[in-house]
Formats: sequence, structure tokens, C-alpha cells
Amino acid sequence: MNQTMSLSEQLISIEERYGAHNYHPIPVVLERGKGVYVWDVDGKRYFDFLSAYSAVNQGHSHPRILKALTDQAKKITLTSRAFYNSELGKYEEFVTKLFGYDKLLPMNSGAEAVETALKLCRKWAYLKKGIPQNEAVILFATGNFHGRTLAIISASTEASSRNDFGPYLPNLKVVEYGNLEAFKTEISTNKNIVGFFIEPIQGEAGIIIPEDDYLKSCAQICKENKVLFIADEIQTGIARTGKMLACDHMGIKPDMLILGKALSGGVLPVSAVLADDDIMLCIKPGEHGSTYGGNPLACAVATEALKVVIEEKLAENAEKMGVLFRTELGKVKSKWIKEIRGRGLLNALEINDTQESKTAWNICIKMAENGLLAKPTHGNIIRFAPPLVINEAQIIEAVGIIENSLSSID
Ligand code: IF1
Repeated sequence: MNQTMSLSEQLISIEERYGAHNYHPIPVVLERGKGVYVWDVDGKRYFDFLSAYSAVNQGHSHPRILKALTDQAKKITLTSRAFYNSELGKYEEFVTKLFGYDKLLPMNSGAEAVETALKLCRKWAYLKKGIPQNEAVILFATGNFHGRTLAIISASTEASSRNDFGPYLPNLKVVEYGNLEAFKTEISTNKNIVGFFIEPIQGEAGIIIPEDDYLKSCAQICKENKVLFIADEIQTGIARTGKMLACDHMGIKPDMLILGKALSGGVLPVSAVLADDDIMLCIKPGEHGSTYGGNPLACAVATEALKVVIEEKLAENAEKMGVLFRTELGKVKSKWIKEIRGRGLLNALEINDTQESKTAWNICIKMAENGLLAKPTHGNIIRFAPPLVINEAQIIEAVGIIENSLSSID
């Protein structure tokens, strides 16, 4: 490492040289985190307003979750599912009772859980709904983001997610997000549609919140037509939007619920699919699995991570702090503010410039200089998603940083 460069610059150049270039990070090198704060290698402190894309809802390095991690790690971390382990059954019982489903299928990354749900939906279609083999169709929404696997990007409408990765998985159809008439038409004209895969609030698309009755109506139509309503709450779940699930705002009980990210408080990858027996038991022993899925370490960590959310009332806090954040940011006078929207602590600031402009990026660079980390999604939208443990004083201070940063961009 050459001495003329700062430590951050040196570490960035090493990653540039030896790492794949599948991201374009904000040029900050993080070394430590605690609660709503993170520190870079030079000891500078920032508000973390991304929370690792809503995986760190409980705050960085939560002592209870870390204790669960270390206590379990000292006993055993991984057994594989070739054998039973002391933690999995307890975890499955806790989580299924918490969300109201018969069973849980444990996986690791969000994408793996999404793939699991796709396979369950197809199995159910052939075994229970009597759809002819290989003719099951699953419906997605425009602007969807459910992960990066070939199956999932086959349903994507985003060029950056899908271009040059063909050929794509067949029988994944897309309907306009928020358009109830279009949804009704799809369901009524295609009897092979067996599932509707949806983010209750679209994250990557830019925190897109549907009209109040849209999803409730979709869920009702699904019920009437024996189509599974499959909610991807990997980003919106675990108290992020001010309720335990975003579906709770809409009074919807999905047929399949997919969780990830903050399920483990950002400590290690844990995801899950929840469903009742009629769906879940369509997959028999040996038909699906994963080396790490359901490992005792993940079970111990995720159980404690959920208990922290409940006992620290993080959904209630997210609701209150979200209202405060949007109210205070709404008072800011800036030519750059086009729209402020969100639910709980999943919020977005749409910048008054084109998607192609660098304005949102430049504002994020300025906010980083001023001690707050966030990153644009889709060009001109900045997502603000701090850990749910944030308090009033910190919200006020953070809005002050955002205001100063906006006013310093010409
Ligand atoms: C990236 C954002 C993107 C997700 C929903 C499934 C997954 C995700 C609703 C897959 C993952 C992450 C992936 C990460 C950036 C981030 C993200 F929306 F959160 F900002 F990309 F859209 N369903 N979202 O949000 O879960 O396999 O990643 O555990 O890929 O760049 P995963």
C-alpha cells in the first residue's frame, strides 16, 4: 500500500484490484457499528440510514443477539439436516406461532427463500390444484425485486437486473404494479396462474406504496381463484414499516410469507418461508434443502433477533420515528425535494432531477461528508432506512444533516 493514500483509499484500491466490480459503493470504508451508528477506518462516525438494506433493524452489534451468537457458537454451529439439532424445532415453533402458520422452511439468503417459495408454489399447483405438468404460471409485478438468481431475474422488468443473463425461466408473467383491472384480467383469462408474487411495498423500485385497497383486492381475487398470494417481506418485514409485517397495514394474511434480512438482525444470513400444511407438505423429504438451512446458530440468532424486535417494541418505534422523520423532512425547503414517502422507517426522498442525473448521488456524497450514510436507488430516489432503535433526538439531528447537505448542492 502506498503511503500517500489514506487508509480508506488504500482499502478501496485493494478491493478494486482483487474484487468483482458488481457494486458501486459510496466511497466510505466501514469498520465498526453500534446501534444507529457506524464508524469508518479513520474513526469517523456516521448515522447508518441504510441498515444494510433493512437487515440491521435491531441496530448494529445488538448485545443480546451477539450473546445468542457466541453462546450457540461455543456449542455447535452446523449439523446439516442429515440429523436433527436442538435449536431448529424450537425456532420453527416460535416463528410459526408468531406469524400464524403451520410450518416454516428454513433457508439462508433472501433469494434462496424466494426460490423455495417458487418451487413450493409450482409443487402445490401440480399436486393440489391439478395444473398440467410444466404449465404453471406465476404472476409478478412490474418494478419487482426479489433477488438475483436466474429464476428471479427472469421475472424482473429492470434491464440492469436481467440483461445478458438469458435464456430466462419460462411461465413467469408480469402485471402492472398497482393496476387492479390489469390484475383481474390476468387472473380471469389465464387459468394456469397459480401464484401472485409481490412486495407489499416495493423497495428497490423506490419505496412504491400501492393504493390502500389494491393488495387487499388482489388477495381477495387470489382467494376466489385459488391463486396463492405470496408476500416477499424480506425488506418490508420484521417491523421495518411500523408493523411486524407490511401486510399487517393492509389486513392481508399471505398464503406464503417470505422473510430474510432482519430476521437475524444482520448477524448472519437467515431466511424463511412460512405456509400452512396444504402448501408446505407438497415438498417431501429429499426434494429441497440447503447445507446451512436451519443450522442451530441461525436458529439461536434469529430467535433472539425476533425477541428483541418484540420486547423493544421496534415496530411501534418505527411507526413513531417514521412519522417524525417525514414530518421534519417535510419542513425542509429545498429545490431538490420532489416527494417524501414511506411507511414506518422505510422512506424515500425523490430528488427533483432526472433519473440519469448525478444529483442524488452527489447529495449522498455530501451527506456522507456530513456524517450520514444513505444511497440512491434508481437514480433520483434516496432511500432512508435507519435501524429501528433510532430515537427522536437522532431523527432530528439526521434531518439537520440532510437539510444542510441539500442546501450545499447547487
Ligand atoms: C443487491 C434492496 C435490492 C429484497 C427483496 C429479496 C431479496 C432482496 C424485497 C433478496 C434483497 C438487497 C439485495 C442487494 C441490495 C438490496 C436491494 F432492495 F434491498 F435495496 F437489490 F433491491 N426480496 N435486496 O430487497 O435477498 O438474496 O439479497 O438476501 O442484490 O444488490 P438476498
